[in-house]
Amino acid sequence: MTARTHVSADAIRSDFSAAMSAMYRNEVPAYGTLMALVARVNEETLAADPHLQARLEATDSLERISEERHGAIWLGTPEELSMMRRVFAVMGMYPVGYYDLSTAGVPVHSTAFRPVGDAALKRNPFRVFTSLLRLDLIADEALRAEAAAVLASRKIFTERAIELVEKAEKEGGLDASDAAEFVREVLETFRWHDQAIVSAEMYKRLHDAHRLIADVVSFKGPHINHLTPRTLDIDEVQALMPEEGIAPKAVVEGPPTRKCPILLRQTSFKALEEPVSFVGENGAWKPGSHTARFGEIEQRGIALTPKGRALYDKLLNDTRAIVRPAADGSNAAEYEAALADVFKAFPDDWDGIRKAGLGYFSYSLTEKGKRVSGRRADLETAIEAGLIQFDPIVYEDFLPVSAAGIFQSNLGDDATQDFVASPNQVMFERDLGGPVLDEFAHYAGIRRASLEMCLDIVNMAVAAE
Ligand code: OOG
Ligand code: NI
Repeated sequence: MTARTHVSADAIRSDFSAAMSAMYRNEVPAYGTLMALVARVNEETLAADPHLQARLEATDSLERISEERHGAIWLGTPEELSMMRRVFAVMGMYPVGYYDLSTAGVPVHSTAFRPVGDAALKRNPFRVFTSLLRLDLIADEALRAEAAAVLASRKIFTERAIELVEKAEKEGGLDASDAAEFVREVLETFRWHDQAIVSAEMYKRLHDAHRLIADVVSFKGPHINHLTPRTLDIDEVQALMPEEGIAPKAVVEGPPTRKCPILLRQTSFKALEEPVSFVGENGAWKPGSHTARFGEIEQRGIALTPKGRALYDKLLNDTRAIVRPAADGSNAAEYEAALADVFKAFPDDWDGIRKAGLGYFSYSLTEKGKRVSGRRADLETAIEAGLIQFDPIVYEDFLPVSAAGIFQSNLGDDATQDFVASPNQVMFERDLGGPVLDEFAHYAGIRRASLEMCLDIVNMAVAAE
């Protein structure tokens, strides 16, 4: 039971994401520039499209349109991951999906902590893509042991943050003053530290094993490595970034530009090389640099069914068999042309996507449907008769190939290493301290619940697939 004086988890998440945004803009000025560009393009897109404006007013919180949708962190140990689960739970964020990135040459596996219900997503959709380093994928045994020892010695949460998590768990929530303190304390975990906890020599060895391993092991905590606002026109922002003095990655990840957007498109500016210092001799610091942090943008479309997702994966693979996007952007136009061409095989109208069983839709009674009673029909007949309407369900999760593309372009071309694909969801969930929610089951559940609201008309036996 949540006591009267408790503030909602959604409110804590909103405050947290605003605090994180302010901290990151302050730490990474280029990110502030990207945010301003996104806000401008969103305004222009809305001004040019009154229909879009009206739709967003009806379905979304328009005034928050340009705010952050997600961020990402890399963790080092099972203990850090399980504590992070408890921290995010206080903000109404739960682990959804298992992502194995070893397939893409990145030695981590991940989940996305996010709000789950429609109301919570609307109130504030902030998600954190959270990856756990897989030391088991480091070949060099001595290095693995050293890295493990460094990680075991660090504490990424403040004492007070842990106390407040325990209090929230015990009392079912936090009051306003505890919630404000919780946000301040938890923010510390994501802060940048320009003083490493290892020597330059150890950093280099970790870096040689994988740049990401160096990032995770060498610092006091899991600095937020990017934040991502939503854009209404990703191609436009990508095109305008250079004018603002920021260097975009070579291509937009995910599906091509379409009339009916599917899944998730994302792009970023390249990670910045930043000055840091390493532990030196006799208490001195040794100057150096580290590259990890960037800014990203995203545009979301409909969630796909397993069948739709399989088609998406196949078409993406087919495209990449024709041309693989080079990190320097030299074949970007060629890649985009191939992508658009190959994706012609994916229907680009909502009813086509629906009828082919490729996407998840939510159903509702039309005004006419609300007026009739006692009429039973199958779903398709009811739609044709104008009694029931359908809307795409937005994809709220991530794409491993896109994530790997973002990782790789940011870590530099030379970071592409081969690891044998070795998904280990069982190990991940054990380290997390609980199961991750299955994203497909979740979208199917939203669809089913929407149909249940239409029971007056729809014959459920026919509607259930
Ligand atoms: C990338 C994680 C995935 C995305 O947008 O796909 C992600 C990372 O941790 O850098 O944030
Ligand atoms: Ni991202």
